[in-house]
Amino acid sequence: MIRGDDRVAPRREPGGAGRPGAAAARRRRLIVVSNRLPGPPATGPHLVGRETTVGGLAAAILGALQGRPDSLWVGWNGRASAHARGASLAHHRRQGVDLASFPLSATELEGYYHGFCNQTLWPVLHCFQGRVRTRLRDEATYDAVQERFADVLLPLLRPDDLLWVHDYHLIPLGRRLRERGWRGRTGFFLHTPFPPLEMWEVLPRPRAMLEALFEYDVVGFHVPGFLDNYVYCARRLFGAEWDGRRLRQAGRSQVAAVYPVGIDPEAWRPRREGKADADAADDDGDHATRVGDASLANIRLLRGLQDRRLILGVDRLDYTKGIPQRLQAIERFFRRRPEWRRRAVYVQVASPSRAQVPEYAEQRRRIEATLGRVNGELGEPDWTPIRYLYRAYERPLLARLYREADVGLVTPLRDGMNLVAKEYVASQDPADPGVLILSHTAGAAQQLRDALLVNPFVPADVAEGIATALEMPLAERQRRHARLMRTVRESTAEAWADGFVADLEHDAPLRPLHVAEPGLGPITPSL
Ligand code: ADQ
Repeated sequence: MIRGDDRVAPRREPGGAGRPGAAAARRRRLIVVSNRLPGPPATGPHLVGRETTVGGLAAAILGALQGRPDSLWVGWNGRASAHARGASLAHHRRQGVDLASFPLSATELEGYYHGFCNQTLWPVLHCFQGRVRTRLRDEATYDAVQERFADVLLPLLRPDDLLWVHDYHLIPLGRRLRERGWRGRTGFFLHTPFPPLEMWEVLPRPRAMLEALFEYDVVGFHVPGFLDNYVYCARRLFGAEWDGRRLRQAGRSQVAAVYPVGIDPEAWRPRREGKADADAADDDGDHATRVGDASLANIRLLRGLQDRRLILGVDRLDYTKGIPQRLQAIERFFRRRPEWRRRAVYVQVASPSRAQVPEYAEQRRRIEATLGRVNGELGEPDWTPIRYLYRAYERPLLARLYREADVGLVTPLRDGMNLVAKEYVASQDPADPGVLILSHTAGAAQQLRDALLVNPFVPADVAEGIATALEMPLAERQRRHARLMRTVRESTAEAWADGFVADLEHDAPLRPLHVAEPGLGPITPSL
């Protein structure tokens, strides 16, 4: 069943009406490949509701593929299996999209996902040099898993398919496919930041990894700063030439461009005007909405018995999201502005993420210790300054939470885009909107210029932002919100996907007829 909030408008055809070859474009298939597929309906103690929106990647891509005939999304099924090698592909449909998935072995999972992806690539891409752990054995497993993805994909691909590879887990996949004869149009989108050269060179084989990225016909980034970093690396590491649109080197050329990811604003739009009647039942009356309504009383309880102002943070529990630093800012705010004690409360919703990786377990302990201390030192019998919910919520309830919040506090230390910021804006009542506080270090800050932009590393700056937001006059809140909303409406998930696919189909350079030279091949660690 398609839920009310999952319905989307009919999509524009890639390439748009009136383009030459638009009819032919309709017949091409789009094959998306990413590390993970969107999971099954949520169950378990940390998940509330039938289905969650966790992971900006899943939310944006499902939206992009819905309704596209013959679409196919291929990825790991999220499970470790003792018989991963011999396992056949499992096919199922979700929200109108065909999904094909396969398991990985426990060893592959450890070296590829927990190891090289999450402990090497992720901190490098987000410029957390001190958190980088590099084990060559993990890198070898990362390379071997690229071969597994190639094994799975090759039998599925037809020569005129458009292949769209997602994110840092699969950077070398395009090169592996080329080595095995695939010549179809292939694009890559990076959902994380692309770091400066000095940081990229922390990788064990920075040049080989960059050459693997250059193998794609189109490579996309969220914002211009990341594209600049990539182009600079390509010029410095292998002498590529750049004309503002294409990178060229040794007869090869690639479109490198910016495609800012967005959301489907309709899915987050408030159903009723005015905060006062937000607890009235929605009229579409489906199960998902009733789950939200039943819990709305709890949202009200979060404020406490009086009508306190609500400051909200919603994040995956990840060190890049800057939750401990944000809690310091909250503490500072309540210490320096005691008139707001009892009159405001901060709610942190953190969805469980990568809990097997030691850095993430440590991050959780640090957050819980900090908020315990702050609540112990500042709390009163009738007021708890910080409320903490360690779980994932389904979208209707999350939208209600956003809408109830007077302040959306989105302060990642570094982020590719950050969809929470856009979801918060889209969920507001335009007549009485809350205020978005946003890190200038998030990709989203390059688009959402009318947020209150703060430095997430400086608690005093964030605390100042909170006070400004809580005291902001209605007219200024409305003016800022209207401008933010215009950006959110112009830069949707649909526009992102259509823009990328159109470039892949119509603007990507045609590949030379020879098969690519083999790359350096995987490292075989001997020590
Ligand atoms: P993420 O790091 O996952 O995505 P983000 O863009 O903020 O970060 O997306 C998070 C998504 O998870 C949002 O859609 C949000 O609604 C959802 N979410 C978070 N906490 C939740 C909770 N407790 N319950 C339910 N849902 C929750 C990566 C990159 C980002 C980039 C996206 C898309 O790291 O920089 O914006 O991909 O490209």
